Amino acid sequence: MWGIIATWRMALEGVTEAATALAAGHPTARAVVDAVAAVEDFPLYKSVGYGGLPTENGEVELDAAFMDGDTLAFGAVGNLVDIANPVRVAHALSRQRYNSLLVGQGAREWALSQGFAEKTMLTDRAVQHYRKRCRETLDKGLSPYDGHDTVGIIGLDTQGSMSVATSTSGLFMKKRGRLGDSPIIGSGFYCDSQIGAATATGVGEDLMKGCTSYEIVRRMAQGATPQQAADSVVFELEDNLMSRFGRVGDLSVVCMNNRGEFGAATNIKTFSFTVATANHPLTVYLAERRH
Ligand code: SD4
Repeated sequence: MWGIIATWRMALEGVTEAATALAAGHPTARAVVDAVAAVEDFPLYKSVGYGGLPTENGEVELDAAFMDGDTLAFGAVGNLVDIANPVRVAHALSRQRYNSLLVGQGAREWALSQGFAEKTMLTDRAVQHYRKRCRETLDKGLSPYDGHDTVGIIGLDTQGSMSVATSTSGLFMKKRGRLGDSPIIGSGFYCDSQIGAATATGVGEDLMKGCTSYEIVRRMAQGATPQQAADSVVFELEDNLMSRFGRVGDLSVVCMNNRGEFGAATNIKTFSFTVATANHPLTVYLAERRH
């Protein structure tokens, strides 16, 4: 069996290549990291990598992570500035015994010391969005915190190994130094080849309150199908936050178990995800709210 599942339609090109690699027996880590890097490289996706939207200070601070489901090793970067592929830095960090999660200047220095390429990640298009949003925020009192989608991709290879990777520019107009769930193990991603993996997208401040990805994997370990685990975690978290605060942010997840069965859940109207397995053709679905 092999399989791959990703948040959002934007992962389609990368997932298409990764699915071919996995079907040919290639290892999951390479397939997943390359698929996320393809999204990072595409300048028109304004919430991931090159072309990502900036902080309120006008800088692009990127977060990314990688986790190996065989060893539970993970690597992650937060607030990384002007390095071409944050997910590749995260993958490299996952091979370190210590210093698995690096942020800000320290992450940048480590990436440069390892030979990762510098690249200006702020595009003219992102600057235009930023200026427009600054004006709108002043004129119309709009919330600045919208325009955010994280790519999260889970892979299962024919050897039974699983991995997961994420990459995001986080919330548009976030504070300098703000981290969401995407580089945080257990919240934005979790992977255990003996069970399965999950990854999340949405408002990190809320996803982190539920340790969302770990909780989905834990429920799969207890016998839930991926769909049951995804639905129950998203909607229990939503109910919990609604009852305490009367509001909740966007919460969307995808997950897969080590048999290639998958699930997705969302509390927004429609959430696209991309999936392919040995038993299932490459498809982009629109998941709907089911609560
Ligand atoms: C964050 N979870 O930084 C990310 C953003 C995201 O869909 O996924 N948006 O909070």
